[in-house]
Amino acid sequence: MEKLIITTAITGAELDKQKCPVLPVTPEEQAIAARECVDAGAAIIHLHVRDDQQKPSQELSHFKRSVEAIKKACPVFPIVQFSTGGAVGEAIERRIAPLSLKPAMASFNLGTINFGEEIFVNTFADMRGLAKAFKQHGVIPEFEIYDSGHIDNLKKIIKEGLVEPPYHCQFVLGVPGAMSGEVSNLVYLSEHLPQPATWAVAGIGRFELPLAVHSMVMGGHVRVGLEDNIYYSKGKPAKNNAELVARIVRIAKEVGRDVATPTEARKILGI
Ligand code: KMH
Ligand code: ZN
Repeated sequence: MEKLIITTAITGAELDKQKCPVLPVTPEEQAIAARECVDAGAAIIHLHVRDDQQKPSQELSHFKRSVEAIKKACPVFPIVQFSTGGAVGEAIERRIAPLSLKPAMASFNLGTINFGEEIFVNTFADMRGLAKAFKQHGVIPEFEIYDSGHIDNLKKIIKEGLVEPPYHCQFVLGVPGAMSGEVSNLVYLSEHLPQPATWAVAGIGRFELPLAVHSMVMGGHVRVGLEDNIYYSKGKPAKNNAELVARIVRIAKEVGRDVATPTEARKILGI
């Protein structure tokens, strides 16, 4: 089996310090979190950034300052994967704009879903605009799949010639309003991807750990982090992002799955 790529989603767009006091939101806090996660075994940092009021932002200057801080803090530079999902309701033009900074990788959301009480909009026109910008700036997409129909959406844009193989896919399971985090859903999705593909799973909330464990023995990759889940176990908040990463590394060792360094992850992903 290829080595396990661990992504950590350190910040997200939905939480704040009130809900999660240890959430890294400033560039300095994000740099410390990134360093701790890389030291613990993460190869990819999924990055959302905040403005000076700690509100979600898609401003280029805010991405730049966080990336600079992470670069300074990490002797081994991880793959920094920008979010083009942003916060629910953000205009698609603002979500696309950070691709012009040419990150190695960025998220590519494959469809509209109910997102809790809100609607996370990703129309085909949005996806076509995104695909064009990914190509223009030479950024590798990670396709975010929240529901089974999103695989059909991916196949549609492949047919339209908008995206190229290999397809790096992230199953985000357990968002209230989309596909839940049952293991049978993971099995179904992993068997229906267009090929060639690599895949990972990000389980939301209580689904994070069981899905991560199943993924690592099925040959998939894993995402953990406070964006997806703020608990270490039921009722016990995680100390930080690195604590969630370190547990995945320990389990991977126990089941005989070696963990990829950032350099090894770049090779696997063709970066
Ligand atoms: N904040 C969510 C609405 C992504 O990063 O691409 C979308 C999200 C996905 O977090
Ligand atoms: Zn995200």
